[in-house]
Amino acid sequence: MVSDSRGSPASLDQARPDSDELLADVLRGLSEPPYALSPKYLYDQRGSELFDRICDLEAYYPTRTELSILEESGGEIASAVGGEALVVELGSGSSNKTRALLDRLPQPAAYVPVDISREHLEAAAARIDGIYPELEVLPVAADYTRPFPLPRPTCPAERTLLYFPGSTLGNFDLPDAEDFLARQAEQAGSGGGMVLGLDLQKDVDVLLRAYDDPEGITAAFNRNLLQRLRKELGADLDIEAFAHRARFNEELGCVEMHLESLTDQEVRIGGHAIPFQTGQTIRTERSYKYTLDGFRTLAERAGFRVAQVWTDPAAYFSVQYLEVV
Ligand code: AVI
Repeated sequence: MVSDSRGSPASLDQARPDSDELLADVLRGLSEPPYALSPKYLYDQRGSELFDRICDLEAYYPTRTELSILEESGGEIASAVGGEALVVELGSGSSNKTRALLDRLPQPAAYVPVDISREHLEAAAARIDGIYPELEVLPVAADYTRPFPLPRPTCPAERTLLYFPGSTLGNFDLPDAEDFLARQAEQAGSGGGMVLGLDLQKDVDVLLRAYDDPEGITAAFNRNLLQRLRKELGADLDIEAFAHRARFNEELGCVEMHLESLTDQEVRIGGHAIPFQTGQTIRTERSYKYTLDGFRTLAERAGFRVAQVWTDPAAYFSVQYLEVV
C-alpha cells in the first residue's frame, strides 16, 4: 500500500533545486578555476536515465558486484538487521537494489523510498507496492542530503534502518561524508543502523574503464550536464566543444569526471561570460574509493560501529552493516 507520508510536510517537493538555485550554484562553481559543479546536477530526467544505463554496462562493475553481494549474503545481512525495521532508502532512484534486501528482511514495518526525482520515486513506489502488497510504502520526495522528517508508519517500527546502496557516499568529499553519516546516525537513533554499499580501491585501469566506458554512455551522462545548462539556464555554449574525461586523483583516492574544453572559448550563462582555455576543465564528480580500514575510522568518527562487512571474492565492492553507537 502506497501512502502519503503522514505528518511529513517534507514529503512533497523539497526536492528539485529551482533554476535560481541552479544558476547561483553554477555561477559560484564557475567563478574561478579550477571550475567545479556539484554532481547532484548530473541527475535531471535524462541524466537519471543515462545513469540507469551506466548501471547495466559491463565496464561499470559496481552495480552488478553489489547485487551479487546482496544476493549471496542477503540472509546474513537480514539477520544482522533484524525484524520490524522502518526501511528508509536514501536516494532510492529506480529502487533496483531494494528487492535484494526487502525479499529477505523479516517483517519490515514499512518502506520509505527517498529521492529527489519525483518521477523516479512514484514509479519505484508503485513497483515496490505491486511486488509487496502487504508492505506499507511511504515515498518521500526530498533531497536526502538535507534534513527531512521521517514519515510515521501505521505499524510502529522496532528500529530505523537506513539503506544507502550504490556507493553514493563515494560522491561526497570526505568531510561531507563524515557530516552526512553523523546526521544519519542521529536520524536512525538508538538501536538503528545502516546497510551501506561502498566501492573499494582497486586497479586504476579497472576504475578508469568504469568511468569512461567503451559505449560512451558515461560520456553522454557527463555531457548531459551541459545540455541541462543550455535548457534550464539558457546557457550559450557549444556542447561539442567539451569532451568527457575520467581521471584518477591519487592524492584523494577518487575517480574524477571532468568536462574538458577542446578550444579557447567563452561560455555565457545568466549574463556572465566564463572564459575557458583549451584543456581547462569543469570537474563534475568525484567518486571516492575506500579501504575497509579507512572507512571504519570515518564511520566511527561519525557515531557508527561497523558491525559486519561483506565483499565479493575480488574485494571490488563492499556491503557494510553499521550500527549506531
Ligand atoms: C551514483 N554514483 C555512486 C556513481 C559513481 O560511481 O560514483 C555515479 C557515476 N558516475 C559515473 N558513473 C557512475
